[in-house]
Amino acid sequence: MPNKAPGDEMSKHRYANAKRAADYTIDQRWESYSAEEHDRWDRLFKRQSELLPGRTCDTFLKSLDGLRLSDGGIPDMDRLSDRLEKRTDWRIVPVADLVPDEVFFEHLANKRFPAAAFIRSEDQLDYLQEPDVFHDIFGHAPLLSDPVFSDFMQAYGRGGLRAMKRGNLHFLARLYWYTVEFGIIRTKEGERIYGAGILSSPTECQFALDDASPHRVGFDLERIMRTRYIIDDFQRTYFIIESFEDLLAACYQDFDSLYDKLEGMGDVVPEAIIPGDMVWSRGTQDYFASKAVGFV
Ligand code: HBI
Ligand code: FE
Repeated sequence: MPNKAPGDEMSKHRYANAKRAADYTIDQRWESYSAEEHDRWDRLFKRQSELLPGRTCDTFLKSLDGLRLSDGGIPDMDRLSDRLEKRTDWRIVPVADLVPDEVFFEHLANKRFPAAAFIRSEDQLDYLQEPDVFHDIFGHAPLLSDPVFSDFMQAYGRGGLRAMKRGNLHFLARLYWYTVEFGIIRTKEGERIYGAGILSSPTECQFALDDASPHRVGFDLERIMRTRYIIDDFQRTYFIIESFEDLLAACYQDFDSLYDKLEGMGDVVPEAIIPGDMVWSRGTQDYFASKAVGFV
């Protein structure tokens, strides 16, 4: 395979046999990344950061700068964490892959964000479904240095542990999906992206704000928790928050009674507009017309 860079075979599975601690963390072995892998980070970083002005919020842009994620190659998570810790007490801890839900929440509740240590291969530059180091660090680390978002993420971790015990995780997971991963925020200058899943994708960065297909609907916790989502395509509906303070404030309520209520309400499909929605723009859904439905 002439186009395969040396080391590519390794990139996804380089940590497959890594020694894993009880909390699923591994040794990032920063010195073991190849020059080609560091260069791949630099190219992903450059391409993505050039798209961001006018598309993401100032908080994200400032934090991205402040954390110096473009220092040269894939960040060393220990050194990055030292910078982040000074701001909001969070650390980024290396993991090999997706970790079990309970482990994930336990980390968040203790202000540790688990980040995949491998970088996507050259033929997955535009899209891969699972999180890699670029998605996890470029997408998630910046907002962790914002005090309000930091509190939200910690509250989410605590809430996750409780929701699991009740068997209601699917409701709470939708909140994460439609905010932390695919959220849009309204600012004085207009709608801006803050969701990591959008911010780490070159195509969705444009689609989420500019395309006529998706609906854009005001954030409503109950509505979001009823809404199913699609994991392998652009979102049919984006939810817009007014501020991170609002997002955090929505978490200060009794989730147990909310879950009880939701149990009796039925799910909403990803492309629906329902009574009570604060519709900022009703999408044409044209982009999705030819697609098979495969939501979870
Ligand atoms: N593990 N490493 C990692 N990253 C995630 O984003 C993640 C995970 N495990 C579980 C999980 N996310 C989700 O199930 C929760 O958001 C609901
Ligand atoms: Fe993510």
